[in-house]
Amino acid sequence: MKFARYLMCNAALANIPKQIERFSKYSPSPLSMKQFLDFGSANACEKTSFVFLRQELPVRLANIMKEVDFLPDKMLCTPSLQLLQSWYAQSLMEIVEFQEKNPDDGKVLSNFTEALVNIRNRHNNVMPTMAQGVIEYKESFGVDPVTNQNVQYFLDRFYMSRISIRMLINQHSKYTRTFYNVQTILAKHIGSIDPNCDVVEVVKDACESSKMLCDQYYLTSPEVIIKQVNAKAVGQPLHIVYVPSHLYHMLFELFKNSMRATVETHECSPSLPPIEVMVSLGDEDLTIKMLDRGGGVPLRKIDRLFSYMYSTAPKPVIDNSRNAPLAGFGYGLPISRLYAKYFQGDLQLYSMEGYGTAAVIYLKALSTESVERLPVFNKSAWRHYQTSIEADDWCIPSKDPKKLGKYDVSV
Ligand code: P4A
Repeated sequence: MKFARYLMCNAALANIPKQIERFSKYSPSPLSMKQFLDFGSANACEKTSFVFLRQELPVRLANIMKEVDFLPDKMLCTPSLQLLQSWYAQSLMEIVEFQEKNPDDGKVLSNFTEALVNIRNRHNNVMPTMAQGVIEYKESFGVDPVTNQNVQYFLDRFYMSRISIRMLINQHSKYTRTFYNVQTILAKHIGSIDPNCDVVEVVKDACESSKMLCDQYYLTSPEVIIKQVNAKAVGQPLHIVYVPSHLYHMLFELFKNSMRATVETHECSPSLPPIEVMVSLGDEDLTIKMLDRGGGVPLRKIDRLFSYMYSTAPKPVIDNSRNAPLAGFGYGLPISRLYAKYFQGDLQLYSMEGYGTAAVIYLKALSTESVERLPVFNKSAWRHYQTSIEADDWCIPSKDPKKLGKYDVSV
């Protein structure tokens, strides 16, 4: 009996590379907000969703697993990356199990949903585990601009894939009747999507939470002024089809940064300059601008705020220094930008050193334009991982002043 299980286990293990090859040959199929809503509407069924996901989830998993394989060996060998790969392989195989199953069998459907919830839990700690891998690499080999760029390229794609996979699982797992499900029905949400997301309400929520943290640690917090313009329907609230939790995540991060910068640069002044938030809705974009007078960041350092490699701290900063909780959790900005990009938006920082920072979130105003932005493993992604260190095609500014006007005979 034990031996039989050992054989089966080995057979499954041997099968993993084959399944990765099989499913990575397909490109992921991006869904639009409208398709997400249709999947979740009353007349859509669990069966359709099941048939789609048992193909699409392995495709997305296999595509990103191929990219993990192209990481430098020095990083792949770390225990963190080994553990991470085992999670992905296990999850892939668990979904592959359902390829031949009958979609008309209710038991199959409920087993599938259960498997997805299980997979979602297995992958809960992907971010700290990956961060640990980056730390181990950094400690052994240091950071150079080329490695930083490669890690940035990979992790943007890796985390975008993860966001999309979790989105698919969340949308499907609403077919199980849980307390959460009852709540979302009451709130007229479709899974994690709010077809009528009141953007200003989410701004206010994120502002309140950040203000609480700020008050707790600095015993003060700046005032926040929120303004809105609806160019489509003057005076009407700003509604879009969106995932409120994603929007909240981005805004909370930006508020924390702005509040921290504001309080720390105005420590000695009697009052704090307010943070101004402007929300506008046009034909194409819903734009949110957050402007603070927190002293700003020089242009040279802006990229670092979005860098996974530079912002991975050796240890999670849970110390008792009073600004720790507002310090951001390392990956706050890069992940926020991925959330914005996931449905074809963006997040940009415009900073004026000596004055303050404007952070701008761009979202698509129309649900037909909000389509998933997904990485695909193809030739050009492959080429990214092959590029060796080439000489830069821009001059390096010389530190020594050139001797102009006189000929140097010695040269
Ligand atoms: N000035 N401006 C910002 C920061 C400073 C800033 C800052 C010192 C830097 C790092 C950080 C938090 C704040 C801002 C708004 C932003 C981003 C940066 O959205 O005022 O934690 C990582």
